Amino acid sequence: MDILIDAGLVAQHNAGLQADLAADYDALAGVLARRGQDIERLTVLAQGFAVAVPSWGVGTGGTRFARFPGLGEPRHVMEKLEDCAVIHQLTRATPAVSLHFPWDKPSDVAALREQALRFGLGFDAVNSNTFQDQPGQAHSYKYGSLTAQSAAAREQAVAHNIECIELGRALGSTGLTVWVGDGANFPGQHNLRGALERYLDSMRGIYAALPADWLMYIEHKLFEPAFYASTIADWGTSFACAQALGDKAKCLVDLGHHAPNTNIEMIVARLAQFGKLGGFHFNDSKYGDDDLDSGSINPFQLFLVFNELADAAARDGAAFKPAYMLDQSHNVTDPIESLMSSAVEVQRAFVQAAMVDRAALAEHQAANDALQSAQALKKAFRTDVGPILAMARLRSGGAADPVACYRASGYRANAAAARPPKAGASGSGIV
Ligand SMILES: [Mn+2]
Repeated sequence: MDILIDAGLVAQHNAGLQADLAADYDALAGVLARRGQDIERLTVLAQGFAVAVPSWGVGTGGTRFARFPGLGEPRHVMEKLEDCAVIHQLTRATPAVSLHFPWDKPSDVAALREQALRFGLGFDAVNSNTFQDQPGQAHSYKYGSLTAQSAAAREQAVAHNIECIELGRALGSTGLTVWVGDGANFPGQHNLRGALERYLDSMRGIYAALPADWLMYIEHKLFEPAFYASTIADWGTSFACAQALGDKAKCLVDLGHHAPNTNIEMIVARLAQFGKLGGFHFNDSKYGDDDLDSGSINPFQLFLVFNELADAAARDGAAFKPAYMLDQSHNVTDPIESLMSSAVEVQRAFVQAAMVDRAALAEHQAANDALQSAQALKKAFRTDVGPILAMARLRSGGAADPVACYRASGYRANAAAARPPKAGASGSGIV
């Protein structure tokens, strides 16, 4: 694998932390052993965890008001891939990249795939974009894409999605995520049922172009840019559409795309029960925002989501394999640091959920012991699994402390020198 941060520097960083880590790891091993749990099993689980990073996440995102670019931002997909490679080099938890077309449309598909292979990276689901117009586009999406009144705009949007499938296929991806901003800003603007009928009709055209081994992920979002009635606003609509389209259509849960205080873990349980849980976009939110760093606001919710995933995995075995991806917008942090920290936060929730004593929990539930049931979850959530995550990284060739190692490497300063800003640089986005 080609590396971007000097291996000697990573080794030096790890050597400096190794004694403390060994002591912390041994102490935690003792705590877990007294609970009848094997730390080595959990470390192996942590080593096997993977979450994809979004290509658009390595640039500064910005808000509707402004964007404050950082130094050394990637200017095209090949440079985005370099930043994604650094994230994986240090965390060993992000082996795949999710591309967004046309932002990441490569001039040379084979060269992009080759470069990814050299970095030890693969490609996760590809994302289509019909929420903005591209230069020279024949038909505008101002009034919708897959749901547009204009048949020509709908056909253009379907053709774009099929082009995304073709590009993804050439890159080795096996999934297409479809999110549309379509909807109405005024009561009466849309015939609500008519808009969804047009959506389904368009989606059938895309679905028909899916290769046999592909999945289509339907992403819903409560509001924005449509502020009165988003066509695909909730998991119920997403589920109904996935059912109507067929087995290859699944629902994607973006943690930030729900009304505040929604019980997201229950949505996860429902979708898993009925075989329609396709995957996740991990992030966090506080009010109506949808792109804060994963686990930065409500880590307990993230844990409860993974608790449902652990339950589904125990029930359904190897057949249950939802796609995990980060989907965040970074405005005040170095995007590489945010994505590394977020990958670790998601991995943390995964390991904590694996520590839940499911037999004990089932007994408490059967006995209607609400307090002990809740405590069984809290016991796992309160356990600091940091030493397990650090040991997993160390054993997999990553950095014990990815952010500290990254800062010591001077990667950002080097990128700033190598990548002076240029006009028309490929944009970041918020989906
Ligand atoms: Mn998303």
